[in-house]
Amino acid sequence: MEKDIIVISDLHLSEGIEKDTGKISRNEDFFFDNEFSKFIDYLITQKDKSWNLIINGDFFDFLQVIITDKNKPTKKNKHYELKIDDKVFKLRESEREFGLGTNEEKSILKMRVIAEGHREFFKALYRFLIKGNTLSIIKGNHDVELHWDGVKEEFKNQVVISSLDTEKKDIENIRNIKIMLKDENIENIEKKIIFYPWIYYDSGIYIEHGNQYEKGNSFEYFLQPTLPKPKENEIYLPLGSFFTRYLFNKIEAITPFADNIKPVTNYIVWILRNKLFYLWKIIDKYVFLLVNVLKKTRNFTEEQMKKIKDTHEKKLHKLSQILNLEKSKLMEIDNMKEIPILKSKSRVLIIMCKELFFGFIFFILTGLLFYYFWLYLKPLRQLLIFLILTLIYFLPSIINSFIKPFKKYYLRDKAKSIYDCLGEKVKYIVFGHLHDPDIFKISKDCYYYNTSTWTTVFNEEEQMIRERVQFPFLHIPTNKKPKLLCWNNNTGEPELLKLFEE
Ligand SMILES: [Mn+2]
Repeated sequence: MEKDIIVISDLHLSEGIEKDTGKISRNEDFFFDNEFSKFIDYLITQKDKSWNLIINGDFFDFLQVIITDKNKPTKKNKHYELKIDDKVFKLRESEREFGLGTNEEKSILKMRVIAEGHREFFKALYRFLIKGNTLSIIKGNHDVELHWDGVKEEFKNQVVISSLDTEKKDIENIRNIKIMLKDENIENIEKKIIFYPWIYYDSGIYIEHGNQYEKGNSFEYFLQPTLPKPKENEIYLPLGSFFTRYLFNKIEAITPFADNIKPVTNYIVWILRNKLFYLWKIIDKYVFLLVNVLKKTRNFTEEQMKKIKDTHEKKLHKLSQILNLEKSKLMEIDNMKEIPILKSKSRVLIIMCKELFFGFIFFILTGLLFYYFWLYLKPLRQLLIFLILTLIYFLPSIINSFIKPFKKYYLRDKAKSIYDCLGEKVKYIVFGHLHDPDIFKISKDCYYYNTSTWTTVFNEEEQMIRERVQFPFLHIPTNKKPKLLCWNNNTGEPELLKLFEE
């Protein structure tokens, strides 16, 4: 039976619920295990239907897994030790504060923590897969750790482990369980889970996450996203990831949905426009971020990057065969990516200081205004103070009119370029990453969709979380036009996603 496709994206599963206390991690953005579970059960119970669920990037948010209090690492001289599964992980002080590094071993550990914090979600996946449906997972910028084979393995194992109803899932048991299940379920399930390192392309349907088209979150070599030697065991993170690690994770209380600002490099401008009075609280953290990013940025030479480039190209070649897409076309799409900001120190400095500059200009201007009026216009002081306060109150909207708005629809333009490259055989182009749902007609018979996010949506204009959390998904039936729908958890039925005309 041919499968209907369901595309969802940007779930950002992180540490989730702590088993002992039932509390949710501070950095968690996904609170909807139950809703997802109900959605999956709806899919399973549809008669004569078989599904391919495609999770289009940022399924997991490895960057927001900190693992500190949960597993209580012990201090040993200059580092910390974290003992899990007979393995001892050595953590640097900074890893304890900002999150574990990105090597394979630590990424596996993070995968396990995510699964433990979202058991209901994983259980639902198991129910889905055991019915013969397929799960396709496309890599994004918050789960680029899916590059590691060990992480993919761990994900598969965690899905199987979740099927067990036993509460005692201590590590010793898990090993035995895996051995025990080996012949029965693991292999069946494993075949039903497919990982895509970049693009899904089949029968005129083109799907990718979209981070490659934003310079703050793009990877120069997405198919081999690692640092060059001698750090080839670690991920070469983009600038946006450092924003999450050093800034957003620290200030989620002030701007809980800071992760939604795209491009991330507009953060200070965004604060100026929307959260003016928090500016002073954020500037020192921003400077801290800038210093750390500069420390981490090295201008690698072409010689140093050669091996990574070669591996990337080899994988590109292989991918073109798997997707049945000409290599030249795949290379053309690869070349549409934005060059990552982190490629050069001077670029980081210019882009990030430009942001700081806006902040400082604001401070200096208000200071000067006060000073000037206070000194020279004595009789009118009270009136002037009133006027100045009024001015400050309206400043965000004044600044707003001067700073050009973010280019919200850049993914539409890229979708158009991809259509031009692939030609008329591509019918639907689907992205995520933006956290904003979108439908756009590219040509007579090609449409662009953005599947948005399942996390709470932060509405910039209204300055509040939209009252109702939306669970958007794209349904692509076989041989019928796709529909951008929304899971309604109250009625237990999908409904049309409400999108306004521009
Ligand atoms: Mn993303």
